[in-house]
Amino acid sequence: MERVTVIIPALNEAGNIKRLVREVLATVPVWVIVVDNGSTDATAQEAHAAGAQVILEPRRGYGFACAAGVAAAQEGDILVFLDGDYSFLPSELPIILTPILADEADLVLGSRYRGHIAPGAMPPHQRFGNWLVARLMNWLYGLSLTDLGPYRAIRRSLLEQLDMREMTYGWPTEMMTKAARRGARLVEVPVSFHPRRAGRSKVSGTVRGTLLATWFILGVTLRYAWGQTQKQT
Ligand SMILES: Nc1nc2c(ncn2[C@@H]2O[C@H](COP(=O)(O)OP(=O)(O)OP(=O)(O)O)[C@@H](O)[C@H]2O)c(=O)[nH]1
Ligand SMILES: [Mg+2]
Repeated sequence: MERVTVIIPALNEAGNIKRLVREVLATVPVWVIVVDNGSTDATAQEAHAAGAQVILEPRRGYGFACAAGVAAAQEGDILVFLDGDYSFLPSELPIILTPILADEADLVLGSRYRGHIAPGAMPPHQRFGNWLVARLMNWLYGLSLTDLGPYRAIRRSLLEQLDMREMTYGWPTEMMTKAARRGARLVEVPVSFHPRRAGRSKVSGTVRGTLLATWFILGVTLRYAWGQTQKQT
């Protein structure tokens, strides 16, 4: 039986994390790690109270938080990444896990475009940007994806070969491009996407977050297409 660890990067998600962790634990038998990325609210306490292992990563950045979760997840053969703002549903974990448990995928990506985007969940610029980068990635890497799916599952053995370096916004795209370059099986499944339940928007809802994310995501998508991958992986 393969062991599954769910990694939740969280920055000031006290209003969401308890319910999220509880629902994950009630859905499937998994280990849950919440990486507190220097929150100033009660994220760590709430996550602990809900039954998660809590680790602290003081270096700010989505990629740093995810990498710290991976380092702590020694028991996991399969690692799931789930946002801490309750925009993805724990009840859809089985959808994310099925292809990888059936050995039909090495990296499963939850696509919001194949699934459902609730009103107000994704501003138009993010909707267009994600779609565009997915198309670019398809063209550069010979894939057929529709989204950049942060809700995802990957085999630890594959992730360990990827030599991840993007420690901020580029982490999800680096994982996809490097996995594709290695000939891994990338499979999309439909998931639903909802407005964050509580707390403040940090990326898509701010101009700074949107610009930085666009810069890093596009940069990574192009950079790993030309040459660098052979040296780095
Ligand atoms: N933005 C951001 N998110 C982080 C960081 N570290 C951990 N996270 C968590 O990563 C997940 C995704 O970030 P979000 O802020 O939801 O990013 P988003 O979904 O693009 O945008 P919004 O939901 O509109 O803020 C959330 O659970 C955050 O709490 C960080 O340094 N920056
Ligand atoms: Mg969010």
